[in-house]
Amino acid sequence: PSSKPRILIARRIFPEVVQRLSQHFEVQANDDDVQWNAQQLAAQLQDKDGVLTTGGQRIDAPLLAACPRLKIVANMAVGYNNFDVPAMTAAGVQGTNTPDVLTETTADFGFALLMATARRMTESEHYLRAGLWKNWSYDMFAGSEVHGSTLGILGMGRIGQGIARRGAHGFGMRVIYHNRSRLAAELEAECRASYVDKDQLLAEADHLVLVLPYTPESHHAIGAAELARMKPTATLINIARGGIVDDAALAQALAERRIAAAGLDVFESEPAVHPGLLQVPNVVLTPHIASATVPTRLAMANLAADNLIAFFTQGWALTPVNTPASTKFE
Ligand code: 8YV
Repeated sequence: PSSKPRILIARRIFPEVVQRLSQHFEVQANDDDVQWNAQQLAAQLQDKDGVLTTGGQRIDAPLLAACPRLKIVANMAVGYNNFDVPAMTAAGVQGTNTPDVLTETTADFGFALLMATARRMTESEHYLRAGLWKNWSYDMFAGSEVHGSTLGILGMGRIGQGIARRGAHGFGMRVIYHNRSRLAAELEAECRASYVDKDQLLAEADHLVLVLPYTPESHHAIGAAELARMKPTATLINIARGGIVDDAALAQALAERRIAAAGLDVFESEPAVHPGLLQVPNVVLTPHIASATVPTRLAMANLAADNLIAFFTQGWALTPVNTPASTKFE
């Protein structure tokens, strides 16, 4: 029997990354896109030292208790709301994520979704494909202005800053943001962004982009009360996590035109989408693809793999999200 650490790759990923990991570890790879449920994952993880997984897979105390050998969970995602971090730390399990490598790609997508939403690109394409385009009319798919408008950003981490730069430098937008903490003055200047409280952000944004982590505090950060504070002409963009927005309240606000439109890449119960969102025309919907370019997804997979390799060969992870007092190395 091999003395190499045993690794589970819980989702289908790039064959070249599976190959790389196989040079260091005894690898078992799920070749399927269907996510295992908790029981299936626990069964597969019984005899494993580490796992490479994705943002949807819950890592919690019952799972950790069932998998005593497990020492590291490498998430192929920057968001790690799927981790119960205190439970992992208490169990001596290292968690890692994939920051930085997806920042600019995700900011690009946030901007694409903002523009598609403001300019009604998918709604108008459906109209064209349905053969309904017969005439020009002055108000046909008239949308809202992007350049020169006020861009609001809720959550001003790396991706939020990327969106601010694109808006300020590329589109001459006035950028306002709200965040748990204010940015350093140099960063604010570089992003040409002004700090405001949440109420002012809601009231003044023409386009409000959500880029904050999903935590118990950010659950339904945008619900009926917040939507009511927004301009009736405003658009709302969510590239962060479902659960930050109350999808039922948003569907109702869109149906009643209390805000103009929304662009959503993430959903409360994805891959299921709230039926009210599927019924309204003034929403652009994409299936959680903001980080999905081939180079970025490859960089994410390689960074998750590098975390596993560094952890087992050098004893420390590259991009840890917790600091267990002791790991389970003998
Ligand atoms: C992932 C993401 O594609 O990085 C994140 O936080 O949401 C996406 O980039 C998804 O979570 C799968 O891991």
